[in-house]
Amino acid sequence: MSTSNADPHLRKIIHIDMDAFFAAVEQRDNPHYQDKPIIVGGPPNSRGVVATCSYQARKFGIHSAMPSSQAYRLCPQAIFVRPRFDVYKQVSAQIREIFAGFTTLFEPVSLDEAYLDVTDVDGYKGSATLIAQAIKQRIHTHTGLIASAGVSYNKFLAKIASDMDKPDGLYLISPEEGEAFVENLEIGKFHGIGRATEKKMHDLEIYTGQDLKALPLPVLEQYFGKSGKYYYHISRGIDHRPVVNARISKSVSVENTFARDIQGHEPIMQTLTKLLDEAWLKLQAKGMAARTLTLKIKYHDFEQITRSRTFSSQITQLHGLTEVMAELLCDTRVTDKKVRLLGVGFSGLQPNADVVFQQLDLFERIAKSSLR
Ligand code: TTP
Ligand code: MG
Repeated sequence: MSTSNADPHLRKIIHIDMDAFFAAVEQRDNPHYQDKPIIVGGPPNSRGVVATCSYQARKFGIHSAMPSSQAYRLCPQAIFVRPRFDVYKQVSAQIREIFAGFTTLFEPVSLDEAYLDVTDVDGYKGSATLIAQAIKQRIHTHTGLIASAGVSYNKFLAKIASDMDKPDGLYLISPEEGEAFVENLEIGKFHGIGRATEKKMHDLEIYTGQDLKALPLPVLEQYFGKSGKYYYHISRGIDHRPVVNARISKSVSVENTFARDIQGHEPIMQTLTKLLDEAWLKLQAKGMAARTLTLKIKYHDFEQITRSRTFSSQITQLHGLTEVMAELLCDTRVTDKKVRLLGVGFSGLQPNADVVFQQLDLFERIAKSSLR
């Protein structure tokens, strides 16, 4: 995208996504793996699942989250490799450093993926495509790995664009093309529309962006609740979500102000457990992990206190945090003072490699239940 004659409100967004990330790292580090079908994940004789596989393995129909046993049946000559998360984390840190060399406005969404807002980046003849090319080049020089890039004027389209031309892709969806592009897109390809929603949309005879666009906002809201508005906008190629710098957004929190003040250990713990769940989900959705857990209390007289616990390493599981919360609560006055607001927060955030661990765990559970 060039800035000349462009609408001053138009942004330039790049989405970067590494190709076959874990598998590409394994191929880079082991010469015997090059050009071969490589599967990273659990071994085939277990109930493990495929985390990812090389493009050579994809030809056999293998994909992420497939049971390893099924992958083995599809391609017995494939090489199964156990994941090395520490190495993936290191590479992830390297590519983030590279992004930071272009702009402070970048938002990692997982180990191998990030959005960059390059609207204000100087040079490169004002072209986001040239910036994307330079990022790909620098990633290759520094890590020996290949990334695909999508360039557009918002996050939704940039994400779709990065998938269009994989592997080693660089794809632009210009402001002139955006709306028509979404019209022709199959609903299943919309990022943020999972299997269940896709099915629901098919039941409503919505198959493409055009079908989605034909529905008035109140109808979408009736069928899809809060997401209705999001669908209404993206079907028109509109997405105002900002790129949020993770280094700026250093915490995640949720809080609840009560219609009526509450008091006593038990009702307060009940609420805190719920808030803890919500905050945890938010943290996971960001692909971040925290080191500090904070409890916030506002008493009926508006006195506000916080109590925190900082751990020596990243908090990797929700399990056990309720107990920590109960301990933090001991050092408050909830038994003799009414409470009007409770909050739970996570801070000391860092990108989380363990999200992937948990994903794997989740996939193992899915794979297990589908084997039953
Ligand atoms: P993706 O970017 O979705 O996949 P990919 O990089 O392997 O392949 P490509 O982008 O070229 O299509 O995910 C990044 C990494 O996250 C992937 O290498 C392994 C891990 N992952 C899982 O562990 N389980 C999953 O289900 C998915 C989708 C990814
Ligand atoms: Mg990827």
